[in-house]
Amino acid sequence: MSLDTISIIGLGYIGLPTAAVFASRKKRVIGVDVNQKAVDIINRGQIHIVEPELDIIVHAAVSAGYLRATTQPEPADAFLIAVPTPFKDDHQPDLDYIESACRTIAPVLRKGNLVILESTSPVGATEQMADWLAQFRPDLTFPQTHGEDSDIRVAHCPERVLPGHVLRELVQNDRVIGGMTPRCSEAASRLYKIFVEGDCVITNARTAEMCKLTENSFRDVNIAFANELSIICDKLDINVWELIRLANRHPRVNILQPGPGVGGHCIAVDPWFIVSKTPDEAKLIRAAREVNDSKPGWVLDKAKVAIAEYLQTHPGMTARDVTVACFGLAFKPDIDDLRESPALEITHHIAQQHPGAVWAVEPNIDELPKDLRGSIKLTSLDEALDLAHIKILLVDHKQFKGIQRSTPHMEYLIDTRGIWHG
Ligand code: SAJ
Repeated sequence: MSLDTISIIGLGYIGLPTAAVFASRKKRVIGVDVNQKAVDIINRGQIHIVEPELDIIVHAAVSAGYLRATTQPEPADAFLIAVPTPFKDDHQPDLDYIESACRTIAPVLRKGNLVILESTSPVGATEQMADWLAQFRPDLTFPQTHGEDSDIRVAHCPERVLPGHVLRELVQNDRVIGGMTPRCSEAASRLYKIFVEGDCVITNARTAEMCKLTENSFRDVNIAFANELSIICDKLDINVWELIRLANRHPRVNILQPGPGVGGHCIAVDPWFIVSKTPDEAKLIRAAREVNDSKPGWVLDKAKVAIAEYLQTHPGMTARDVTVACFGLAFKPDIDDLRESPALEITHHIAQQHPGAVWAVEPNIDELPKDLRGSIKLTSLDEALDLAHIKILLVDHKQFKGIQRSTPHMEYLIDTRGIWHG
């Protein structure tokens, strides 16, 4: 099977870096996306997302003629589907983007092609994808009906890269390869070995799907443990950061860090894919999601109490006179990604509820998202430290580290990250 032309469907946070890395290994890459704007930007050798060093490698790949973006599918040897898999309001997975990617590639599929699902998906999604493809191309055979003799090979190979370190992790991380048959796995493994320096470990499609969900659920459950501890310690008047430092000195204990909640597009989503398939069994995984999802509300309650206490000790002032500053809006430290961010959610709610000024300090952005510009002022770290009455530390950005809790005007502080707690 030839693997000279590779088509990537979905040029987002995973698809575009993957396309660029294949192109950097001198493979002909056709990137397909429904977003004409993104396609135009990429064809100019630029990028529409934020990821360190991605601009350089995309520019090089496009200039050398190895990477080209388009809205229309073209024939290729392998197709990699990297589209979003969000959940619906009731936490049920939404596979519409996968179905529409299948519709897109079906007309150009040829005997001998390999189709890989990279999107994080509920167990069974790869089989569902193969069923859709078979439905759209009844003239071709697929592994679910023809096993090893099928015309098309199908596999699930979940991405597991950390935003902010995508290019390094794409190459260095081990890769789980879940073919629908051993020959499908073998073909997918050959494809990834073009750039993966880690091990390509072979399993079946369902185990590969569950493996990715398990990794993110493991992290979610462990963060929930830390978040629950922080709420317990607040009630018992114990410094949770000191407690965790002490407990982690035990050779078999490694507690993660509490925060204002869990953000991003993966850890707060993927565990629901397990819960939706096995609602009666996934008790701990569901409880962890609920603990983490409730943490922003707990921070908001703390903010209300802090404002009330401030007013009690400053007679003559009204809530309208009180300025609240939120430090950090991104979903995790040292990135500019505000999507699915508990810090943003908290700041937004405070701005809706508090009649006084609400300021935000976010060193990684130049302007606030449009919907926040009327109610929140983006300000400097110094102004917020000097002039805000209530301070809420939400993200442990490097610019915020090293500030002492003993600096003046720190009496009314809610530190959800434990970096100003001495
Ligand atoms: N967080 C805490 N406390 C911690 C660690 C994280 O509150 O101790 C919070 C962060 O602030 C953030 C959220 O969790 O809001 C998620 O951040 P993260 O850095 O843990 O993970 P993501 O979402 O950026 O990337 C994860 C990674 N998965 C794992 O580490 C198991 C990455 O490898 C996956 O590829 C990615 O999800 C994905 O695409 O699924």
